[in-house]
Amino acid sequence: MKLFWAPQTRSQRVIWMLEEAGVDYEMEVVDIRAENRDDTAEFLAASPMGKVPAIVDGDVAMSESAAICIYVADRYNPGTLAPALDGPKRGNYLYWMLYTPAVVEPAMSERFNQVEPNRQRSGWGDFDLMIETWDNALDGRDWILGDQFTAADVMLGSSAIFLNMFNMLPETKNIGAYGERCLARPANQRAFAKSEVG
Ligand SMILES: N[C@@H](CCC(=O)N[C@@H](CS)C(=O)NCC(=O)O)C(=O)O
Repeated sequence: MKLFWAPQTRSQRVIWMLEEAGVDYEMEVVDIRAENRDDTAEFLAASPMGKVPAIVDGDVAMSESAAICIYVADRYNPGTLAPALDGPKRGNYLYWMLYTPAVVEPAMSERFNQVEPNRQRSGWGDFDLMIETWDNALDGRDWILGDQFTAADVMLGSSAIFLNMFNMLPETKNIGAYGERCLARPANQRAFAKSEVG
């Protein structure tokens, strides 16, 4: 597998995911901060918007970090990093897989850009509702589905780490400690080491 990535971006969560999954992969940096971008055709086939992360895995070429995590878990770790397709936890798993791109990130962006929130009209509610819902879901649980760490924790864990890094995480019952647990995972430590080296 080839991972197109850039330092200090959402690529970090896919590096972490690949480390959790134990997949062999090579990393190719995309210079997303260059004034004149020189993106390769292979990268653009995987990511038509020119955004990282993106992967090429045999005939599969795709982007969107949550979609990549779903793909990797189903393809390489079914039953462990992803609940079985016909299992009772699958629906809840998908809900939390998509919580980061559909709820956390729009709510963060709204707050960061000081846009007036509208809880009813916005699909993501607002920042406070986003935090409260997630925090309550972690009551009595180490991971979002309970005892089993899944790809949904890679997505949510990376959001917890990111919120903390940008001093945007308020006092919570659970999310702060959850972020620490995610950071302490050996696969996450390896991912940070890899992204430092490139
Ligand atoms: N929803 C996408 C967002 C991807 C994204 O925004 N990537 C940023 C870096 S974090 C990027 O590539 N920016 C460069 C650009 O837009 O040209 C995902 O989760 O993968």
